[in-house]
Amino acid sequence: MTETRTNGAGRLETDDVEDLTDLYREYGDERLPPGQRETDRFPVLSKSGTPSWGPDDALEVWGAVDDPLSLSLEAVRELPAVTQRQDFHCVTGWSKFDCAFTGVEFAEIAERADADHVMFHALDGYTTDLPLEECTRDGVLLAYGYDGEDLPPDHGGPVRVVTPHKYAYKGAKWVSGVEFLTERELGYWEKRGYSDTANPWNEERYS
Ligand SMILES: Nc1nc2c(c(=O)[nH]1)N[C@H]1C(S)=C(S)[C@@H](COP(=O)(O)O)O[C@H]1N2
Ligand SMILES: [Mo]
Repeated sequence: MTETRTNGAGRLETDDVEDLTDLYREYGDERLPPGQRETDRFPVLSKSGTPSWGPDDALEVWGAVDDPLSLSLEAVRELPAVTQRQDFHCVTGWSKFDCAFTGVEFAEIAERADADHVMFHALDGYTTDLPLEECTRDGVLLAYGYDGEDLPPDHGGPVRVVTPHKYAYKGAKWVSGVEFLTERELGYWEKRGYSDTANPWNEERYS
């Protein structure tokens, strides 16, 4: 883990780029999950437009934790950072390979949790849930950089979650809350018939 730097050209990146594009080997033989097609574009998928992060907004961490936290964007950017090359799989059928995300490993903020589940909350009212052990593994980031630049607002900037081992609806854009839970609850799409487990290599699309 290295410090993030903004170099003279304003690029946001860490010294090393970890390659997580072989993560699929845990789940299947093919990098492209079944029923997906690869796209070079990075489509935007939002339930209701792009909300904006206000000057007083912070990432709130609460629930089954020893100490609730309120992290400003600056505080998030001061945590140890990584840059990872990851693939991105949307449940509607497109996959984008080789996304370079910079951010904080979720495990950094889960250290003091005494929980089994996590509910992510976002500024647009979106929520999504995951078991804690599915968010403390490699690849789950609170990402604020994309391709060396600030994460674009449409893609969830200033900060979003990415979950390369799951369909992308498990990664909340504009994440503003991390709620630690002792029992499972369902998020926005999970309540509306999408799979709670969301493993792309098993085509877990619907519940
Ligand atoms: N807050 C929020 N996060 C969200 C969504 C959303 O509507 N709101 N859509 C999800 C879905 S279905 C997908 S495929 C990805 C899309 O991310 P992208 O717009 O950067 O491609 O964000 C996920 N996270
Ligand atoms: Mo999606």
